[in-house]
Amino acid sequence: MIPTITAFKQSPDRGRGLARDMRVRWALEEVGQPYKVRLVSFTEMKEPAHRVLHPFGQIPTYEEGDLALFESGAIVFHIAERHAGLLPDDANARARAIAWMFAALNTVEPPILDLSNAKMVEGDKPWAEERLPLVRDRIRARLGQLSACLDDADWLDGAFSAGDLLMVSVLLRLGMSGVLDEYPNLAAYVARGEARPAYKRAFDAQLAVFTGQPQTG
Ligand SMILES: N[C@@H](CCC(=O)N[C@@H](CS)C(=O)NCC(=O)O)C(=O)O
Repeated sequence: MIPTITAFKQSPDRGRGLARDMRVRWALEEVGQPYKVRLVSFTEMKEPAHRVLHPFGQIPTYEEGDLALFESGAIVFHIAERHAGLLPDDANARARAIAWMFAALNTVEPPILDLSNAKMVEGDKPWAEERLPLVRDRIRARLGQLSACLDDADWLDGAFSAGDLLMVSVLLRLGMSGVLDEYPNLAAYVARGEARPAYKRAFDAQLAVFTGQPQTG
């Protein structure tokens, strides 16, 4: 059965990989699962038809037969559980890869999102400039720990896994902030993720929504 995911009809970054359907597209591409995409506008996301799929009125969602899922992490986990290639077979290695999925979303992503909010949502507040260094330092604290943990390995725990897929996706949100470049091994880690053919196919498919080029998904 071909799953259907939802993605932005209009995206703040115009399809340059930051919207969270990208993680789901990437996971689907890694496991070779074709998928369909339904684009939704900001208005449509808040309407009852979409709220049935996503209680918070956001993207991405995932529909497959009578299963409907929301939350990019849960969707990537579902894909990883049902297909080979994103979680190791060994039970302990699998549990550790899942721990990295949670770490990406629960420990590393929050301070990174704080920086986006500090710039985009709170940028005009009188205290915004004063707060930014604190927000950046909280990111640095996490990146320093992650950098030490990765050391000179290619991936976080053995072979590439859903944990790396989510961690790279989260780190990419640092975008032009320059913070990632302070940690050369993490910058190289992200570049390795972006160089994966499945990442490129997913990126091209998301971008195609805005450039009108044919999608690969
Ligand atoms: N924790 C959720 C976050 C979902 C989320 O924030 N989606 C954004 C797009 S990346 C969205 O729909 N924003 C529009 C809105 O919240 O109204 C996930 O990982 O799926």
